[in-house]
Amino acid sequence: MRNHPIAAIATPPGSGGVGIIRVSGRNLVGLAELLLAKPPKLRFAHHLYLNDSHGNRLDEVLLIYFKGPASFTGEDVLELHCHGGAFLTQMILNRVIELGRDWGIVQAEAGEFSLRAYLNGKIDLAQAEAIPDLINAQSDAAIKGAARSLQGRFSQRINQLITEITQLRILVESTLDFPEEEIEFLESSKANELLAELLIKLQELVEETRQGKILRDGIQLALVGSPNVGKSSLLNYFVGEERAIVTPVAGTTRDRIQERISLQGMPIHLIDTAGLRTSTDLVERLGIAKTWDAIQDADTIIFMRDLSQAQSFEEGLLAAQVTKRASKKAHIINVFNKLDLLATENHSAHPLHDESAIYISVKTGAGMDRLRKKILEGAGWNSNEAAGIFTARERHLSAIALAKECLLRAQAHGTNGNLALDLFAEELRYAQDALGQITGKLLPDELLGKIFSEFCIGK
Ligand SMILES: Nc1nc2c(ncn2[C@@H]2O[C@H](COP(=O)(O)OP(=O)(O)O)[C@@H](O)[C@H]2O)c(=O)[nH]1
Ligand SMILES: [Mg+2]
Repeated sequence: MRNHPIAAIATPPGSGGVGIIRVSGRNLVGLAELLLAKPPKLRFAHHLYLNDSHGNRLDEVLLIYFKGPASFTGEDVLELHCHGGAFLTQMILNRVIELGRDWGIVQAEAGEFSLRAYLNGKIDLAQAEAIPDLINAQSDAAIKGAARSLQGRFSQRINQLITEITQLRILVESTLDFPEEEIEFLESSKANELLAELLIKLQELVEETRQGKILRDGIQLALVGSPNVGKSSLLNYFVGEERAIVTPVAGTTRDRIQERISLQGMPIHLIDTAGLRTSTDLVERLGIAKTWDAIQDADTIIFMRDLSQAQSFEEGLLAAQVTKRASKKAHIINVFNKLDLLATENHSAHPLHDESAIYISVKTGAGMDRLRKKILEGAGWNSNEAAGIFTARERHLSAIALAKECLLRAQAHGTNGNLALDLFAEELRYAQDALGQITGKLLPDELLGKIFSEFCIGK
């Protein structure tokens, strides 16, 4: 960590009523005195006029002084509230850096305030990661989830498990010096049962963390199929407005269109694509290439067909190609649209009947509830659990998966004939270390740098 005081604009770029410049450093009382021309009071909104180096007034400013460790970063923090102009806040920041030259003030790097809060023990790593999650949250559920992580609910779960693993490890290690008693020990101490319980708890945590990751990242849902089947109409239906151009002309959608929607709190990045067909039009062909990219990246694919048209040979091939190009983990939903054009809504006698498919009419809204349900199920979203959820990341999921592998190996050591108590204990320690990476107890420095560099400047 750099020892210099750091300064940055904490409010977003652009214009607003108020802009905030934040400074953090070991000892900022001198700088506060220089700005105020008197000693600062703690946590008091001081009023002052800030001038440039020639004595020309820049703005009227409120200054608040937080004395460390009772501050966000754990160091002394100054907040200067000025008018919120993009150029103005930059000038005030420059002036503060100029005035703070004697203290060695430098411009903060991305995430450096949060990094200091973490290094000074104000928050752990999972909590620090929840700050951008809260800032970037796009739904009610995502805000509540990020707030829970920031409060430390996720970290508490992790720490509780680490404590339980440690207790078991102590129990096991304390008998390592008496090898002849190993088997007897495992039976009498119920070590294997304790381990089995830990595995169940860890699995519960995997499920919750997976939900938390969906809550944070959402899923990519691509609408694909031949031209004119109703993909753009479905996007508009979900978004609730005329977002994509819909016409009876095949090949209307040429570029990919992306919209964010939310289904029962689950964020969805909905992607409308150019219809897949052989085309000689250059623009359309570029659009179709993007469709294949979208198929590769999607978590869920709606492969849409038109019930009122007989399935062409080309379309049959297309379905197979889509399956091939999609990620192994992707969930593909076969959807037949334009149910309203059938003489009867009973599609079971139709040549395109398929038990696992969903039949809809974007025009009348028929079948939409079933489609929504299918999307949610496919993504593994459990809206009943969403109430208590915390936001999580891929990084957390991998760490928990690693811990689980270690516990499973420990279990194998504990139950096979060649009982190896030291290996049992060692796997417990690896599991502990893996979980410790989530809260940052045991994290390589380069990973730490990577995590915080993804924050914005001023956070
Ligand atoms: N009858 C009927 N027409 C539909 C339905 N959905 C879409 N369409 C029509 O089908 C045509 C093509 O729709 P569009 O959404 O542009 O298809 P895309 O090429 O797959 O994006 C338009 O004329 C739509 O109005 C539906 O459920 N029923
Ligand atoms: Mg379209």
